[in-house]
Amino acid sequence: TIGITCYPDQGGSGVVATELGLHLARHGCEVHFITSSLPFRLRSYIENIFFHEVELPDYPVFRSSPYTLSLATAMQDVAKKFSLDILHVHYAIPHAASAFLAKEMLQPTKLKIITTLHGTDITLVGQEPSFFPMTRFLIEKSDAVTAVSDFLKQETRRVFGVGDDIQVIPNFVDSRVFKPIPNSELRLEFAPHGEKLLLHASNFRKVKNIPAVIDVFNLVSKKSNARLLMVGDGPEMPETKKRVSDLGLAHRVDFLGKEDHLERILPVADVLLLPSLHESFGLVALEAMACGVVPVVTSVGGASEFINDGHNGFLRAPDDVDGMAETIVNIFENDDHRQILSEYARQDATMDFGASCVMRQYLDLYESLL
Ligand code: GMT
Repeated sequence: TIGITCYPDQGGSGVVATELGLHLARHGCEVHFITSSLPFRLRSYIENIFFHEVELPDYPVFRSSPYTLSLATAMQDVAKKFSLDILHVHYAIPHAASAFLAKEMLQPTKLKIITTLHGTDITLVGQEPSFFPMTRFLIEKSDAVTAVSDFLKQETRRVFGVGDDIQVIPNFVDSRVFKPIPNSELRLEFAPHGEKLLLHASNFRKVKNIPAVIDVFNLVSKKSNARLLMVGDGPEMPETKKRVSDLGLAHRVDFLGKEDHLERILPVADVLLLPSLHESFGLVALEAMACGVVPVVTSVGGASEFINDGHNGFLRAPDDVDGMAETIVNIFENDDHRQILSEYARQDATMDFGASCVMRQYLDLYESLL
């Protein structure tokens, strides 16, 4: 019996946690999601899956409701009622703190806490002076810690000086869901005149380096008959729309907003562009590869652990706008080469990073802890 906590809204860590829960449930485990709202990929009834919403009481004394404490209470409640063996929290802050509190409240208990580090919980937020010692403490106090890439493990060791025994379990993709869609009708809607399609999908935060997406597309559009699809939403959106319009690109860019079913949109594209300032993994790039879309991704972070530059995609420095544009134009201009890259991309994404292969690693970890 496993409890899972994650951020339920769109974002790679929530996707990984939810897909993990779904796979475990299919495997016969009883899975309890303890989250502030229903995770977005969990919208229908599924056998063996239970959802416990964290109540967030509003009281005038609080500036904002203390989520960490309400979550800890919900965790200990669910752990007691359903005899959880494992509580697996995704994104260290504040989930690992709530889990620690819950476990303390339950003592003596057999409950094991696993913390999965995803990215900015280590590379940005966790390093804030007000969180730093707490993050280090929680890494040490978890019964097991996993990181989604070796890059993230090494960052954790470098910055916090702890985490030698962190286990790297990479992100994964379900190849039955994320797959190429030959002769897609949707593609014709976005590219009625045979245009090439460049796609960016993210939560539009600063770290995603959105200005580079627009600047790269600006250069690409001078050489290729191409359109840009922007999927997702977030704080950088107003600035992004302004840049698109200032550069006179509005007629070649589609803003599609948040998309719960990325597997419907990704396969229409020729190339995915993810030029983030850093990216501990870059799940959307793996999902794109499984759909046969060629990824052009930041070289800063963990993407080199699944993208082999020039073989199944491309890695470029986040400030190398010219390099990214040149790479994309080359792919657009040589369809035979794009096809070869696309086939390698699908093959490499779905073998070592296929859901069942990675799921085995989580199951082994659970078994070793129990
Ligand atoms: O850490 C974040 O910025 C949020 C998080 C998310 O929920 O999308 O993204 C991180 O976790 C993903 C899933 O493991 C990774 O694919 C992303 O690369 C990582 N984001 C960053 O490192 C910026």
